[in-house]
Amino acid sequence: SKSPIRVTVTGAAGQIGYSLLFRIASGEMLGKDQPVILQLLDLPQAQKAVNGVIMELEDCAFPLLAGVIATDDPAVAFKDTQVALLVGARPRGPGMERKDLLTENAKIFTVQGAAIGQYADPDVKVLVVGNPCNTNAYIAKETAKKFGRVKEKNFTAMLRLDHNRALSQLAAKSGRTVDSLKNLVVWGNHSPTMYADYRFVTSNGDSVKTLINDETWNRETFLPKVGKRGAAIIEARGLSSAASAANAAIDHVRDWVLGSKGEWVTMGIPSDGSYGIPEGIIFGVAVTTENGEYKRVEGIEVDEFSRERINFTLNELEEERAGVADLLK
Ligand code: NAX
Repeated sequence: SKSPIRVTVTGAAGQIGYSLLFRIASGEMLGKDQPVILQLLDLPQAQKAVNGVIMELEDCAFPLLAGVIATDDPAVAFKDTQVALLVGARPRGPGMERKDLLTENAKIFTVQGAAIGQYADPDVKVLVVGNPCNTNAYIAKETAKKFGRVKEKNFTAMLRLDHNRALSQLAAKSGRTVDSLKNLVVWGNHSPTMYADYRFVTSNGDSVKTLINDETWNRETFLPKVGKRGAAIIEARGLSSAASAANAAIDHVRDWVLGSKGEWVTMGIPSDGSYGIPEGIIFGVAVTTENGEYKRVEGIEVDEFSRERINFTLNELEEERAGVADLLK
C-alpha cells in the first residue's frame, strides 16, 4: 500500500475547514487508495474547536486517515508537508479598509511562507484559499523563496471556485451539461475584477458562445454574476461560501496531483511573463495538468475586449503587490 501524504490545512476550525477536512480524509482529493496525515493549523483560541473537528474525523473511521495533528505553531504544521491548503486568514472586520486587510494578511502569510520555506517537503504543492488569495500566495512565495528549498512555481491561488461558478452559468444558459463544457479560463485576481472568458468554450464540439449567441448577456449578465457570486451567497446565506469553496479546493488539488486528462482548468499561478502579465504575479490562467505538474496553456488569442478585462484585473493585482512591497523587503 502507498505511504501516507502529509496534508496541512490552516484555518482548520473555520467553516471551509469543516467541509474540506472530511473530503480529504475520505480520499476525494488525493485518491481512494492514498492514505493521508492531516496537519491542522489554527490560532491558539481555536484549538478547542479544532479538537472537536478531530473528534468528528475519528468518528468517521476513515480507512485512509493515517494520522491527525493539531497545532498553533506553523513550524509544526508545515513540517515535511507535501500538500498545503492555506485557508485561514484574517477576515475584514468593521471599519477595516482594503489596505488594512492586505497588511494584516501579509503578516500571516510571511510567517507561513517562512515556515513552508524552512520545513515543508521541497516539492510541496501550496494552494492559498484565504483572501486576498492571489496576493497572499504571492507573499508566501516571496517569503519562502528566501530559504531556497521549495519550488516557487508550486505556490498557487484558488480561482477554481470562479471557474466552477462560470461553468454552471454557461451550462444553464446553453442548455448543455456542465461536464460537456471544455476550454473555459478565468483570468486574473480572485475578486470581482476577474475575467471569466467563454470565447473558446465548447460542448461536444460546438462553440458555446455561438450556441448562446448573446454577447450582451456575456457582458451584462454573465460576467457580473460570476464576479459578484460571493457577495450574492453572503446575502442569501448570511455566511460566505464554504462548501463550494471546499469543493473547489478539492478540485484544484486533485487535478494538480492526479491530472486534468488534457482538459483546461483555471489555477492562479506565478506568471512567467506570458500574456503581458509581469513575472511573479499570481494570476489566474488556463492550465493542463499531468504527472503532478501544471502547464500553462499558451497562445490563447487575446482580443481587444479581453485585453481590457485582463489589464483591469492585473491593475488590481499590481496595486495589491505595491501595497505589500515594504513588508517583503
Ligand atoms: P472562517 O472565519 O470560518 O475560518 C477561518 C479560520 O482561520 C478560523 O478558524 C481562524 O481562527 C483561522 N485563522 C485565522 N488566522 C489564522 C492564522 N494566522 N493561522 C491559522 N489559522 C488562522 O472563514 P472561512 O469561511 O473558512 O474562509 C476562510 C478564507 O477563505 C477567508 O479568507 C475567505 O475570504 C476565503 N475564501 C476564499 C475563496 C476563494 O475562492 N479563494 C472563496 C471562499 C472564501 O471566501
